[in-house]
Amino acid sequence: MHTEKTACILCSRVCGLTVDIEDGKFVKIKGDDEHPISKGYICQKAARLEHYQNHDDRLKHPLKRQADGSFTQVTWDQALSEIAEKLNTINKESGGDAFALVGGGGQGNHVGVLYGQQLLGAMGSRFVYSSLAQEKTPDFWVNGRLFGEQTCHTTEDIEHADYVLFIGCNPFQSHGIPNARDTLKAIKKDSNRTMVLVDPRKSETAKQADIHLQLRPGTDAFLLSAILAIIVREDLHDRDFLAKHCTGFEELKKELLTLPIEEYVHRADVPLEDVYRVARGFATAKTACVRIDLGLQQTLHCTLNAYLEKLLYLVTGNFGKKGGNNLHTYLIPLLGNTDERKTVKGKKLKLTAHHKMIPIAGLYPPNILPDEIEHGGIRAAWVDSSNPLMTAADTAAYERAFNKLDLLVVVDIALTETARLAHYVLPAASQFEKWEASGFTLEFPNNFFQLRKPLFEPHGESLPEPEIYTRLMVKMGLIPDRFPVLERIAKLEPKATGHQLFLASFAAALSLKKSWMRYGASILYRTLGRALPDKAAAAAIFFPLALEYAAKYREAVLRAGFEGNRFTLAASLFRAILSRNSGTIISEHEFEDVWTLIKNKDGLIHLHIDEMLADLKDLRVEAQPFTDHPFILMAGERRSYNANQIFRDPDWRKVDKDGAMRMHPSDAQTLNITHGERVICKSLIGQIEVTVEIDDSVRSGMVTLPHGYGMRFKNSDPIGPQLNILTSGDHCDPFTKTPYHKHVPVNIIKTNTALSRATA
Ligand SMILES: Nc1nc2c(c(=O)[nH]1)N[C@H]1C(S)=C(S)[C@@H](COP(=O)(O)OP(=O)(O)OC[C@H]3O[C@@H](n4cnc5c(=O)[nH]c(N)nc54)[C@H](O)[C@@H]3O)O[C@H]1N2
Ligand SMILES: Nc1nc2c(c(=O)[nH]1)N[C@H]1C(S)=C(S)[C@@H](COP(=O)(O)OP(=O)(O)OC[C@H]3O[C@@H](n4cnc5c(=O)[nH]c(N)nc54)[C@H](O)[C@@H]3O)O[C@H]1N2
Ligand code: SF4
Ligand SMILES: [Mo]
Repeated sequence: MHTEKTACILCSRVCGLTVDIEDGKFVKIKGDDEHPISKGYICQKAARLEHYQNHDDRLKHPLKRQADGSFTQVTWDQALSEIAEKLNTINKESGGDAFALVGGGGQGNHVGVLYGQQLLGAMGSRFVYSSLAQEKTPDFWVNGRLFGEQTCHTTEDIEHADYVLFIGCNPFQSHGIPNARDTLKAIKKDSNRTMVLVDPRKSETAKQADIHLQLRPGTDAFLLSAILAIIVREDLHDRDFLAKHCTGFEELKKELLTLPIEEYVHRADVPLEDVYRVARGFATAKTACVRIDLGLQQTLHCTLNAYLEKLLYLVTGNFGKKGGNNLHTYLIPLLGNTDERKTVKGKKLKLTAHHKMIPIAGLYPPNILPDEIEHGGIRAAWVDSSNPLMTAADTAAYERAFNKLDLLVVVDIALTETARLAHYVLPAASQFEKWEASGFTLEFPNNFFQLRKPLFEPHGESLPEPEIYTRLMVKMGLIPDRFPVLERIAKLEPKATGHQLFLASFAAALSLKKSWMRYGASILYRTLGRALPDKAAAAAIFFPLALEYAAKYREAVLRAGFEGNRFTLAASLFRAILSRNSGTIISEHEFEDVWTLIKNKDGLIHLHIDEMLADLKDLRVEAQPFTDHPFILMAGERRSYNANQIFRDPDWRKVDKDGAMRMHPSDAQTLNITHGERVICKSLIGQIEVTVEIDDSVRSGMVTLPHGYGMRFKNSDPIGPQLNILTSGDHCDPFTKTPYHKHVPVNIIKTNTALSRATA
């Protein structure tokens, strides 16, 4: 038995772990006290990671689909040669616009993304369909307008805030904030601090909160604009902050001053006095911050919602300070900046052929992909670290569209529902079998990074993504297999120089052969990578990333204890990343740094966004949404035992094996439904059978189903709700095309009545 350091890969917190390993298995998993951020904290899900690492549906060999639909095992060489040839043919015939990259990194695996992106360059495509574009793109778009670039991502300093406003998130279950349960408990215990939750469900987080606004689903825009209106009417906005750091407040104020507060609060169906209490409490607190998530991002008005929640902390001056919301830096550049008003690097934005959809932060929304395949000329799709057949809206539409592709390749560790449709399935080594890291390091003022080393041998013939993509680039004829000169220089150069000689030679090689620029990741992997200790070739890419980070945020990197000039500072940061298994603090910023992270040329925050003010005005005349479906389904709740599609073996769950549908007792009584009964949940586009759990935490008229179920295991039928059979690609924000997964109109039908109707 031996003990190692690694991290949990089940949510964006990537908590540090100390694990005991024996015979290729985890035998004990606990929190890592030495992790710079999580400091020993974990939740109940991490202890179950053996069910991710070892299970019967792990892929062991490359597979090729045969004419009869079955798979045969093929060699890597055959799979990659055939795929390379097909990609090159499609590219020659139809150009880059016929190719889409789907997914790209889950919660804990972003090293592969740095290599997978090379396929875009190889194909001349810009279409990345990412799950982030079914949740966070409204947020990114608003950030672009407020702060100047869509890469200006915000974080919240909950641990130090006196007043915390949680909107549409359930950190007790979903985490997303540092050491969630401890952080929530600390606020609850401190009588000087206040926690407010805005959520239609009396969630686990609601039980920790001082005030719970249990609003009607989908009415956040009304509620948040009413809170803002109260703040400006009562003159509680921060005049000094607004004058010093913002433009455009006057137009906004004019609009807010005329809002019908009582009418909006009535629409949200929460007590008026509570709304006044929250508006006043938030605006007058010494420090306050806002944390939001899917409850606000996957419901009606989600782009406007993103604007309004940001205005709450901006108008009250809770930005750029301890206990407020802040911008942060990142080592792995996860987001691009694709502002639709500008050209990027001289290139116009690429619109999709059918929906004419713009990218946001460089990403396109999964909601439109089936249409783009059927009507927009996409012929080949490459899926990595994602299972869109289960996780994107409209499972049936995805199945239809994917079946029409000339080429579908899936890179995954398991035989997923999406993989079952693929022409080729490529087995990836698991996240504990390769050098891996998460780019979700979103901390401020002190940011961290953890590079995880492999703990096990890869299952069967599975390979790390850097190797898969590098071999593919070679097979496509884009780069040679070896780079003898660069390899030799990388090996000879002493480490202390900061790899200057290597970098100069690398740059010279790229300038001689410009087409190699797009494949820098693979070239580094095959050159500098081979010179790194512990077969850490995949980590070579972190040297240029460290170089860029250290150059951009030199002072903050020095404050974190690193030393050196431009090259040696980066080299010392790089070496720390390679050697500190528990992760390392990479930068210590000062709150003042936030102003330097703003990308608007005037350094100010631009509060006036035409589109958002127009949406705000439109609220006044918006009719109540009409539906002949009596229930609103929250399709995709985070619970104790779900974790996206990362676990496939149902045995990992200690409770809630069926993924039950929560329903209020009064609704169950009206429909004469009992606890544990099987019923039909039917939307406009599909229906599934579910088990009812009677539960008074939901509002009457609302039902909830969990995310992360519906997978097959060992050729079983789907286990638990396949909830995206119910969700339609059109039911989405008209501007960003993010789905309204938290607001799906449904009927609930007793199975026996459904049956008798069917027979009648
Ligand atoms: N256990 C677990 N944790 C996870 C995950 C997981 O699968 N399982 N997934 C991870 C991922 S990828 C993500 S993105 C996060 C998501 O994390 P969260 O967004 O926190 O989780 P959800 O349960 O999807 O939704 C949060 C809350 O939104 C509320 N809600 C529904 N409709 C509305 C509405 O109209 N208005 C408001 N204000 N609230 C509403 C719901 O009642 C719910 O309590 O979780 C991460 N963490
Ligand atoms: N109705 C509804 N739909 C939703 C949501 C909802 O709330 N409601 N939530 C949405 C949200 S917020 C998200 S983030 C998405 C998540 O949905 P997806 O983007 O599909 O991501 P995951 O569910 O995390 O799936 C991860 C896949 O990666 C594979 N994998 C694990 N490790 C590795 C690895 O090392 N390499 C490779 N190549 N593959 C690996 C897993 O086996 C799994 O198949 O779902 C979205 N879908
Ligand atoms: S699921 Fe998230 S919060 Fe829980 S241990 Fe894993 S990374 Fe930490
Ligand atoms: Mo997510």
